[in-house]
Amino acid sequence: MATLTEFRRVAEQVSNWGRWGAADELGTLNFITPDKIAQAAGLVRHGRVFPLGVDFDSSGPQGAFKFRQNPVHVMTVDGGDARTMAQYGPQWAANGFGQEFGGFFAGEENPFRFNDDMIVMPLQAATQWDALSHVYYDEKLYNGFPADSVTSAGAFHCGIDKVDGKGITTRGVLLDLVRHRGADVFLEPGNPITPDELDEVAKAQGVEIGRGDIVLVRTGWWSRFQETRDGAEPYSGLDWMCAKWLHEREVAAVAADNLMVEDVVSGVEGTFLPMHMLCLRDIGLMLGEYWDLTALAADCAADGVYEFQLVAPPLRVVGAVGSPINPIAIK
Ligand code: UVW
Repeated sequence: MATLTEFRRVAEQVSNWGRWGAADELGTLNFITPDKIAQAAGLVRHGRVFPLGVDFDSSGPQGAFKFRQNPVHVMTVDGGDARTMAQYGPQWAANGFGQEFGGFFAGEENPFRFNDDMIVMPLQAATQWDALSHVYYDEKLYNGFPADSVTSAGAFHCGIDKVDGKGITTRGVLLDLVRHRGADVFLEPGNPITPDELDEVAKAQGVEIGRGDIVLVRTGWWSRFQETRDGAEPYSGLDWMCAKWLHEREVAAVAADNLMVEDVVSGVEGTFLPMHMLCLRDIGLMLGEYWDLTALAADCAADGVYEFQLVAPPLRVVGAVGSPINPIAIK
């Protein structure tokens, strides 16, 4: 177990603060250049598409934690309303509501209808990007922005809306730890993934990780969750020192099929989420969580190709510290 002093030493080594200027809020997404995007598009050879987003519904992995709930999906207009409106709507027409929806209230003579709905959920409820403002320490966000620039009105710095202009699209590379370890379904807790193991997996798969890539790490946790529906089940994730590995390779972002990307047990005494702190706050490298890599991994194992075009744009939620997404891998 490392000390906080050791952690701070690594934090200094991996810091990208100032690298792209004092005003930068993109972090390692700066590694994704137009050339990189064009090269990534060249990885599409067969037209096979893999949506990596999970279901956004009430049976998701959240709810296991008091501060996060599963998505609540509510219909605000539906077919039943149409019948009721046809019957009672004319009584409301007098207050103006009926004029806007005259056709809707018109009943049998107008067969056209519509349905509307809304969703209430933490932005971290399912497949997501963590924005650079998601975590901090010593009262500073990425690039030295003050932590109190994240207010109840949202993140004035390093919000997810700040990265929307990047797309986000680049070369994706899958590292399949489940296959590498010969695990049954997922990586049982107690055996964090080390930087050396990431190198071993890349070598065994015949793939190199380079500048501007987004690395997808398969731990099997999502497959396991399909069986157990236990959102709090512990697992092995990336050891915090993998942040240094990602930094050295100038990776643009990292994502995994579990709750936190990193291991559930902190490798730094008296702290939690040390890899989050290094990645988001010091390196400026976004984390993706709850990405379903199952079908993509099966395809990669079948054809031996572990690289693809990845398209993973966040929603432009202004000031948000994260965003739901449905990333797509294309081979
Ligand atoms: C926390 O657990 C606080 O964050 P994340 O959802 O990024 O793992």
